Amino acid sequence: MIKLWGRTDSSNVQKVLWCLGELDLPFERQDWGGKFGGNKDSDYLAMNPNGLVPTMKDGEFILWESNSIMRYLNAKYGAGKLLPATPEGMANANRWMDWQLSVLNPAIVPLFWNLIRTPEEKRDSKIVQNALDKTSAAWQTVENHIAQGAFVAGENMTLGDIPLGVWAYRWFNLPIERPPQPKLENWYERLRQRKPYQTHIMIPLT
Ligand SMILES: N[C@@H](CCC(=O)N[C@@H](CS)C(=O)NCC(=O)O)C(=O)O
Repeated sequence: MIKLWGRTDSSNVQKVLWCLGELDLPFERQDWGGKFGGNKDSDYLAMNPNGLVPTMKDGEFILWESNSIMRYLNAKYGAGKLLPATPEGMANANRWMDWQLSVLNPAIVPLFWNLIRTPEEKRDSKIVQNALDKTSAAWQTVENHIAQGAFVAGENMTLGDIPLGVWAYRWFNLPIERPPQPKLENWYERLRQRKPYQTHIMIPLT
């Protein structure tokens, strides 16, 4: 049985939960990190020296880094169904996973933290505006790209959609004014039709 450590409101845990759902894999999960703590315990640090969530254990194999966990699950149990088979298709999907870490995350995380995890009187409007501008620009890259297919790497949903889709839910539910990005909205609507997205991602923002 696959074991997962991580709280359900963590974006990185959500990626893995959504992936497990798409692959229809059974798993056991323990609330970990955030208000549940445990992530700085020595036993946990021996599994994941970063002291972060998620961590996955499959038999004796322990893995951290949400994107790597998804790639592992897809390769081992999904017969690669969540990545295109061609090197080009696979690279296209992988590119968006990397882009989420390097471009989207640094832009949107300060926005999310200020608006959702910071009491109103302590919010920094300059940080919010700056993050909003950067995040709108980042989503515009997806808006411009997505016209080429229904999902980010073509006609089928892939791992490339998962890291972006986790944050799209946050983006479309933050109390902000968003620029019109109709192709992005259509893609988001397609994700909203998927059962694992409804179960693991479409939950209250905390
Ligand atoms: N690059 C790592 C980042 C993991 C990460 O930053 N996890 C956050 C939650 S999203 C965390 O563990 N924060 C501390 C906590 O929850 O106590 C991954 O993708 O798995």
